[in-house]
Amino acid sequence: MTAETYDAIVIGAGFAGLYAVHRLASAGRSVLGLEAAEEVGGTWYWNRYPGARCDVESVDYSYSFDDGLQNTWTWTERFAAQPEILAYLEHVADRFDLRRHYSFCTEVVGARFESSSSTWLVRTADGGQRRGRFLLCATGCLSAVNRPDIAGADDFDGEVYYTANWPHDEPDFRGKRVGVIGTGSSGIQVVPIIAERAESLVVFQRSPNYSVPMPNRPWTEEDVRRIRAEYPERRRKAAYAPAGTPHTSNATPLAETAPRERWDALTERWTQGGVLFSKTFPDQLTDLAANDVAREFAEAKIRDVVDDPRVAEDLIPTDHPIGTKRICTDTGYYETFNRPDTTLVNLRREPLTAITADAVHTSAASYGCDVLVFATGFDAMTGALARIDPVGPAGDRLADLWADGPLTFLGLMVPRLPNLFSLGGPGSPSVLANMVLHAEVQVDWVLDLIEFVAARGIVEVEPRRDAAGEWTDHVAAVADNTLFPRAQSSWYLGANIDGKKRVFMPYVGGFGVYREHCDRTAERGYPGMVFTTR
Ligand code: N01
Repeated sequence: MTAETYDAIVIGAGFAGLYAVHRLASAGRSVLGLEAAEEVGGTWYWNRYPGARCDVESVDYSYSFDDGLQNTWTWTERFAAQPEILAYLEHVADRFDLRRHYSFCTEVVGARFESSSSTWLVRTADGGQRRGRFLLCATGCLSAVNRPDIAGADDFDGEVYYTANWPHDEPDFRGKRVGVIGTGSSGIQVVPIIAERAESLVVFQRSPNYSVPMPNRPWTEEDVRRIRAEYPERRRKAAYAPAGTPHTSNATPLAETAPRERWDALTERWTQGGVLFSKTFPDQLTDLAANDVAREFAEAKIRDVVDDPRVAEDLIPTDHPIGTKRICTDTGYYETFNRPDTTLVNLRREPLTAITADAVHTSAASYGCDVLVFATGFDAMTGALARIDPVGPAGDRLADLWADGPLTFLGLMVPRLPNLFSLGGPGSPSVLANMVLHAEVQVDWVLDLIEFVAARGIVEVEPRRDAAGEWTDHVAAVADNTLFPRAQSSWYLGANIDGKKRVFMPYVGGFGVYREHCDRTAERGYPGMVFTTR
């Protein structure tokens, strides 16, 4: 079967995929988008559990590329909830007429590069094949659902839900005994809402996480006017900022700040909410003594809120400096454990042994459940691409190329896989930055490279092994200079997936610094690349 050859195939219709399709189509390139879901949205299509909300302010967690879009879309809340973010992405798809480029309900299951035509042949679950010169994998950092292999889980007779693949019809928890497994960002967001709706709730916690209250509120008309007026400045500040938002750390390290002022600064950030707390002081994620001060501040907050001291201690992490695992953002999480109908089970004290038809069993007790909610996360950063497992022209599989951990150039390209781009992939700031501006930066860079090679009759482009090695070493070295690798159970390291190589995956050097690396590479004519012409 001969498939039509597109200039580019884009996998995914989330923030990165939609923008990639828009840029390619606007540049006059033929582009095909492939999306497993029936609609646009990516992460925000699948993760529709109650309480799902973004911890980056709505006005920053939105595209910056089009003033018309920016100035006509009105966010209703400081931190947008999943339905509003999904509605925004649907609006973007409408406004730029992007759906016509997509084939929905089309899951990519494989891709192979053919040297004879210098194209990617992409296989889909429906048995189809599509061909494209460039393959842009906007497959998401947090999209490959982790379904832990727990003994007896298949025997459970009740309802089973995954936060990462939540049904469109909202489950009815009334009168039911619900068990939630997992206490990462998703578990922490869904728990307070299920507690309100269910007859009773048991939260099965293997690792506690730090969580900062989300000080959400509706934007007023005055806020909207102010934000519109300030938008250019806001975006200018975000463009090369450490996290791709206008916010930065305080200038003075904690070590040089007087004790009274430290507490004031931490209080101020705590009140601002969200992930900003980790960035109060510039040394908070590099100096353990500084981190300890912030950690003790957060732990005191947990002890203040939770009535039962034993439960409070169980909710306090003991295995990582604060901020070295993704800090969570919640609405009433700790307060939920003061409810008489909510129980915390510390799986470190009483390990989960099995699931049976109507209960979850630990080494100490059995907990009857009518419903189980798995908030057990993702095979993050590499999982979605690994499940496609692209194969290069010499037969190299991604699985083998990354057997010792992801090897990338700028977190975007992989040696021996020409013309393939991994958007938001390992080796880029991705999950540590504002993913929307991150997507714009990477897609713009890819588009520039595509134009560069097209203008020179180049048909294949891939990074040299040594150039990718240098970038990957840099990613590791930067992480090693921080406290991040101390969080040994983190998904940043792949530690949540059995058998996954433990390598610190995101680039912690900062969004702005990363962007400078990308800029410089383009300005210098892409040193480190191998170009092939016909
Ligand atoms: O996933 P997670 P998530 N038995 O991996 C537990 C983003 N996000 O979906 O830590 C028992 O963090 C696991 O325990 P442990 C954000 O970047 C953002 O919550 O492996 N428990 C952990 O507690 C976030 O970091 C937002 O010991 C098991 C939990 O399941 C990322 O997505 C909202 C288990 C998984 O936590 C992922 O968050 C939501 C087992 N066999 C998500 N297996 C916001 O913007 C796993 N667990 C606010």
